Amino acid sequence: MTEEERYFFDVRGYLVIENALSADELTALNTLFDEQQANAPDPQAGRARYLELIGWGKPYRDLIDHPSVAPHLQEMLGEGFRLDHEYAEHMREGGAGELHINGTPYSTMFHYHVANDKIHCGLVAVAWALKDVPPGAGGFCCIPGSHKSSFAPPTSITCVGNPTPGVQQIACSAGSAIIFTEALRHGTLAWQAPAQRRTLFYKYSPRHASWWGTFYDPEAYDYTERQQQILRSPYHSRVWKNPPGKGYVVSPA
Ligand SMILES: O=C(O)CCC(=O)C(=O)O
Repeated sequence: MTEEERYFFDVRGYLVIENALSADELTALNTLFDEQQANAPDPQAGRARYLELIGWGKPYRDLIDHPSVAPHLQEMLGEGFRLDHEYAEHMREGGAGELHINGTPYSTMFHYHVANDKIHCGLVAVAWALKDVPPGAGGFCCIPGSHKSSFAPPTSITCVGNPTPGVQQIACSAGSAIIFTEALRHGTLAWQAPAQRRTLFYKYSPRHASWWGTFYDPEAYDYTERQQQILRSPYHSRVWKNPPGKGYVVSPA
């Protein structure tokens, strides 16, 4: 993470990384998404959620430790950060939104704070845009800086049916990644563009924490060693859990 990125992430609670995906990666991800969407129960739904993307193919597994975002995650979540869960959404014109909060005023799971010159986060999301998100189209929105707020917002602010000026839509182009702390007050604005929205959410935790509560099998696919590390269930720094059934071992480090 550059100094500039660190500054803006600290001030705003999110970062947009443009061109995080190459053109080939974007095409491969969209092609596989096309297939999944065509086989979904209602491909024309205003808003639909897809689970278990990891099984969709290697391009989806390659996002686990993608070089465009992995250094940022390491800095925000610390050594040994883990993938907590992933899912995707499509939205079509008219697809409804909602604004929710995770961390205000403070939650152990979604916290954000800085100590000793270091950022400490609970759950952090990477939202990969597979299609353009034009200004005014809707989709991801947030109240920049709210990850540091001390008071719960009034309901007049949390209603995205009628968003207050403090709620900002974050536009970005296909191939971008938005990294945000879940301590930020954020949500989804109703989709208002003729072309659909497609976003993949990969959410990461510090190594000791789990939000989703179910765990990956690091042996399920031909993962790299690095990916297997990121897929581990929560663990303490000196102990890690071997694949299921093999018990616990003390790390050599
Ligand atoms: O981009 C969006 O639709 C918001 C997603 C969201 O609220 C979340 O990931 O917690």
